[in-house]
Amino acid sequence: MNSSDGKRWSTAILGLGGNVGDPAAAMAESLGRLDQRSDCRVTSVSRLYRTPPWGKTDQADFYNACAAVETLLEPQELLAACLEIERTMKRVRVERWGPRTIDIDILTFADRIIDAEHLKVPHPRMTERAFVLMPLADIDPQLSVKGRSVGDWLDSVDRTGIVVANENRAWWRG
Ligand code: PH2
Ligand code: MG
Ligand code: MG
Repeated sequence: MNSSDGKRWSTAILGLGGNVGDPAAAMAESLGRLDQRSDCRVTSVSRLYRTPPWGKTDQADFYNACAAVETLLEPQELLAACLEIERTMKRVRVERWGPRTIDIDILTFADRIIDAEHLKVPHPRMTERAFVLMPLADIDPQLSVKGRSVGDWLDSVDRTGIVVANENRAWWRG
């Protein structure tokens, strides 16, 4: 369906994570804020996972999830919307891969390939990370990313320590 000004709905998939404060609440609020926008609708959300920290390991476990969002926004506009939500959630980001209250990444945007300074789609490291691939497989294990399905990528990564924290996929709804 098209809106009256000719824009088209595209499906983007977001990765959400956090390990400071109440990450599940921050992720739920972020998804609620996106869904409230007239130009975005959250159509599918994964289960909620608790995941060991990746990259910098001497920090608290993360909570991670993925969400499919239909949007009229362009990728850069969706990124701006996500960053604005991160800011309003008072994200703390001291160091790369370090602790944060909420991180919202665009993993895929329709079948687009984007290589801009602040936005690389598909997300360059998503196919190496079980904390992304496990929730993504809840949404669409057949989704093709960089020439392989999400399910295939998932078979090639280490899932050690990842547990389902909430199996009710409505966990984000208030
Ligand atoms: N995000 C990072 C770095 N490390 N580890 C886990 N388990 N989950 C994350 O979301 C995560 C991470 C940088 O964005
Ligand atoms: Mg990230
Ligand atoms: Mg990010």
